[in-house]
Amino acid sequence: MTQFELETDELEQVFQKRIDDEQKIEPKDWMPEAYRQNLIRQMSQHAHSEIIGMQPEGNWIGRAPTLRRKMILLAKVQDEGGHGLYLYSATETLGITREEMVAALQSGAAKYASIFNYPSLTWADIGTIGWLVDGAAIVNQISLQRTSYGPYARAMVRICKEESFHQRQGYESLVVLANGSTEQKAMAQDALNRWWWPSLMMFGPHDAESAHSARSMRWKIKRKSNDELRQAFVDQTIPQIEFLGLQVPDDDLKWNEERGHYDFGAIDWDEFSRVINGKGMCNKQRVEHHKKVHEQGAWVREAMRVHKNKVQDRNQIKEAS
Ligand code: FAQ
Repeated sequence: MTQFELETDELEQVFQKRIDDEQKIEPKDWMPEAYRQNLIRQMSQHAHSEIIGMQPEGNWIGRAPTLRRKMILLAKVQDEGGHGLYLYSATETLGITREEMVAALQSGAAKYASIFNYPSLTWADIGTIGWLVDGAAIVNQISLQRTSYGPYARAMVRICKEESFHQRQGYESLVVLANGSTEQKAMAQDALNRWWWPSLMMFGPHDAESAHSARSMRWKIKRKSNDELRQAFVDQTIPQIEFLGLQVPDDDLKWNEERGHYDFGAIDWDEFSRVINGKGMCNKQRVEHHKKVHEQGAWVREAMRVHKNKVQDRNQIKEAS
């Protein structure tokens, strides 16, 4: 072993001990390069999901059925934009720039949550996204409040509070539809049929197939496995579906007394693979829209750059005088 390798080995042991002792890792602390890269991957993809996730909902702002629903939806979509910004800022503490992250999203090098490649066809989809998609996001993000990287864990606290409001407003909207006219109830059932399986896919591949899980669990980046989180989501959501009087689109779903959990049917992993590899229904449209809007916002970034330079010049003159 070279001196450098010996030193790195010792540093890694101290680092793992800190993780095992539940200490948070902060931006200026030493960390293994693979830990840093893995965090950049997960956190930037999480940020991209929040930003791309604004699109299916934004699609309905102009068509919300009442002023109240429109105000709620506007606030929710703005919150998602805010989450993206906290997460980009937290990821920047790892030494990557916003520009690099955006370029990776736009080139397809970085992924974002598969679910946002499905279209929002009816008003019931909007309530269903809040209820199921935010619901699935919270189940995951509650565990991420205890993730080992300090800035990520702290960002999650506020995000979880806001997602909780999103989930409730979505469910309340579904309660109204499910108890409305025959057409409204049918619209709610149709939305559930289309969003149920993609919501289960949000948790990622089964643990045995998950490329990053083992290392992410050892480093406590992830605190619960993909399958554990998916099961928790199913268990908490089935009673909500029953309360709505809707049907779960899964013939294999049944309560397993022995396990104390619901058993559920097989997920279509071929579909998942197509969607995360750019071949879902809306992948092209989502990225194209992002590019277009990003381009339209170039003047804002330019104005901010000029402003920042002027402030720096002024401060230098002040310091010199
Ligand atoms: N979609 O080895 P694993 C929200 C990829 S926020 C796309 O298991 P990992 C709020 C994975 O990246 C929703 N890709 O990966 C909202 C990897 O590919 P790579 C976002 C997926 O990281 C609501 C490969 O498969 N939440 O919805 C997906 O250990 C409403 C192998 O997988 C987060 O991002 C997927 N579903 O576990 C906004 C939470 N699953 O990178 C607007 C933070 C897996 O090697 C409206 N992230 N892949 O090319 C995580 O907890 C983890 O990253 C997982 C995946 C659990 C998503």
